[in-house]
Amino acid sequence: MTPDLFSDTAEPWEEPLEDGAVVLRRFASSDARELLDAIEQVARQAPLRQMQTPGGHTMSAAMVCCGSWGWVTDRKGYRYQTTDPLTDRPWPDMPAVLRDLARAAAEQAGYPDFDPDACLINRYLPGAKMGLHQDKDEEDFEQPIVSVSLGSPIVFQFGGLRRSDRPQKIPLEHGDVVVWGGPSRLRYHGVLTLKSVEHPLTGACRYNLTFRKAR
Ligand code: MD6
Ligand code: FE
Repeated sequence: MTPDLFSDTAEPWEEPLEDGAVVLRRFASSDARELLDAIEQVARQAPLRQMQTPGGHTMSAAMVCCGSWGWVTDRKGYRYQTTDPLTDRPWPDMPAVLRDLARAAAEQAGYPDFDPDACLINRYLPGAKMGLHQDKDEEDFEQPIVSVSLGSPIVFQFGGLRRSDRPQKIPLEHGDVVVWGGPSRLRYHGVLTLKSVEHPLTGACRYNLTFRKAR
């Protein structure tokens, strides 16, 4: 077959990052439409919203969760809870297509026992970003995190175990999945400001899904 530069039919490939962390390039490409449909289904049950940080800032990415646990932030702090603070109702169920993708990616990366109970959906519009942070509100740091990028490209920052460690810059594209655990589990990371670049499936918008085992 002739390679087609304009369609996303390339076979996935792996790029090791640091110990315990890998980028699975295009791992989610073939499921992207179903994943985006599932995101839409979740967002119909519980809206994407911009949360407040404990310091009183409004996050630039809009978020919603699905699964038995959801990550939230407000003036009281960062935490996981079983209910949506907007409604006090349980978070929407995690659609099977999301869970299956996360488990397959974790297995491919060497974490065969991953069973996520939380999926955080982030929506970035042009101008949105996420500063360097650690994911450390989960109970068991032996469990990895699986992070799926859909839509517009962005630059991911992947740092060290101290905030002051200079991060690498890793361009992430539609369908890329970062899996991260073991000695890398508590590395600082973030994304640079989203530029206005259209993707055929999302327009000028990027979705990031991070799957975690919260409890
Ligand atoms: C993002 N990602 O890619 C933000 N966290 O939009 C994260 O915060 C993240 O990609 C833990 C592990 C992988 C990630
Ligand atoms: Fe994170």
